Amino acid sequence: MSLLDILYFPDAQLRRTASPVENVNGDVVTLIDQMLETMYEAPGIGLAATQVNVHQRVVVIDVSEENNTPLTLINPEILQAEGSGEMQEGCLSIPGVYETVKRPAEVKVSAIDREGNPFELDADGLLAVCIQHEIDHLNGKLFVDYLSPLKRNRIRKRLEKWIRDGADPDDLPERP
Ligand code: GNR
Ligand code: NI
Repeated sequence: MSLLDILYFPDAQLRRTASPVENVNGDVVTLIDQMLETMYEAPGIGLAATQVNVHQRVVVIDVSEENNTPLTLINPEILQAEGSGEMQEGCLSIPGVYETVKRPAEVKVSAIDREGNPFELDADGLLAVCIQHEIDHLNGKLFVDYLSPLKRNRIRKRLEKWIRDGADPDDLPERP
């Protein structure tokens, strides 16, 4: 097992569109295991392959309190989205930043699991938000894109300084 390095906003690699996984082979399973380990260590409730500079459509999530319910989504697609809700979001690629984002409240998703089997999932609450946040990553989108350009630029400048100063996740950027 080993940890993967997480890219930080405004890294241009975070803007890439990930490619569909053609075959859930051993390399993909190894990637999933390393992503889960990296997510739990961070700690976070989700991680998209894009964030670890792998541009394939792979997502891991665990929204359980006990961190014992890992969920893998390969080639996830939103089939239906309903309602609307606001939630304070954070992102491992935008450390120390928490802002409210409005999104559909419920989603029906199709995906492939780590055994290569297709499945569907109905999600609401935090899981629905997390799935949408992770699929956004696979499409090169970040939650700060839902904020005003002024806010996003302030966050970008703050993160650029934090990265220049060594990008220590234990020493998060100062709030404005
Ligand atoms: O750990 C995370 N928490 C979180 C909180 C609210 C909405 C979305 C998230 S996902 C985030 C981990 C991450 O950056 N995933 O891409
Ligand atoms: Ni994120």
